[in-house]
This record gives sequence, C-alpha cells and structure tokens, in this order.
Amino acid sequence: SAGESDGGLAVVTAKPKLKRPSMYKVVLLNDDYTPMDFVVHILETFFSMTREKATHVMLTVHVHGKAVCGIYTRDIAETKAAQVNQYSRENQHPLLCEIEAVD
Ligand code: NFA
Repeated sequence: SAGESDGGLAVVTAKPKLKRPSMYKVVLLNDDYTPMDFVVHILETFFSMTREKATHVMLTVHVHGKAVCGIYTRDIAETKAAQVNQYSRENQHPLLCEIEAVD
C-alpha cells in the first residue's frame, strides 16, 4: 500500500518495487584430513548431487582448494553452510563451508 496521504490513488497506480534477491555462493574448502568419501556424501546429501557430479566437485576442491556447491538466496545459503559445518563437526571432520556474495 502507498499510504493514507495520497487519498488512495497511489495504492492503485504505484508499481510494486520488487527487487530480485541477492544471491550467495556456497563454497566448500579443502583440508588435509576429511576423507574424500565423506565429502562426496555431503555433496549428495545437502546439495542433491549425483555421485558423478559430487565426485567431480570433491576433486575440484581437493585440487584447487575450493569449489562452488550451489548458489542460493542468503537465508538458504547460510542454512546450507551451517548444516554442512555442523554435520562435519558432529562427525569429527574439519570440513568447512562458507558463503560468498555473487558479484
Ligand atoms: N584433501 C582431502 C584428502 O586428501 C579430501 C578433501 C576434498 C577434503 C575436498 C575436503 C574437501 N583426504
């Protein structure tokens, strides 16, 4: 609604000013200790990747130090990263996920 001081006209004339939400990359970081099979399991479970895709992303992280697992709105990206970090900690692996704004 456009408010009361306009006699109601702006309510029907003003176009809703909708912005597309800012997007965030969920990035997985390499470490020397997390087993490769656990990383594949994470990518299948939290990012719905096939075994083949998960293996490819895991190897990209292993070789290049990091890789993007997915791109989401801020709330979803924060939740995914927190879920991965909590699950890794619970399983006593140092695997870490972070989020980064899309340019
Ligand atoms: N670098 C880990 C190893 O050699 C594997 C790994 C891949 C860890 C991707 C974290 C992310 N066991």
